[in-house]
Amino acid sequence: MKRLFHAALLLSLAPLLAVAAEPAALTLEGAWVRALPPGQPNTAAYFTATNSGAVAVTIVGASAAIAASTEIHTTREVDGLQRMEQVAQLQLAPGQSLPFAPGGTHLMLMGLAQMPAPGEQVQLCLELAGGAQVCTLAEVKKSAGNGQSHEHHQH
Ligand SMILES: [Cu+2]
Repeated sequence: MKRLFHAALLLSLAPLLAVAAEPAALTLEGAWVRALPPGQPNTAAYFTATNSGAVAVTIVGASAAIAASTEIHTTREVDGLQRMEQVAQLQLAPGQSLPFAPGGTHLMLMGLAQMPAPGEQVQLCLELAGGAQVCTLAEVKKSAGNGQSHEHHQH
């Protein structure tokens, strides 16, 4: 009786193991990090994450080479104020694209040794459920515009 129970348990776990063995099919595009005035301890990173695979992908964490810690944040309006909240994990269905954008979901880079300067590149990595990591190089910019060589002065 007990042996039968174990066999049934193993069978039910098999599909889960097969899913975990699929290579991660998450792609990160258009990554950029906002350059804030030097001395600011934190900044944010943005990109579009797309699950191009056939199974759901769960993002469970993030890291950036320049930050002591990196959190996934979402922005929510509470009593007319924009508040950032940490998100433990995000799931993307097959084919789903999720924008990390100003005013919405973003990566929060905290405890910077030094604020990166416009034109520099910063490595960002997302950790996925199952242990895989997906990394991209993000361009440091002052704003979302493509002001790579021309900086727009903000008045
Ligand atoms: Cu944030």
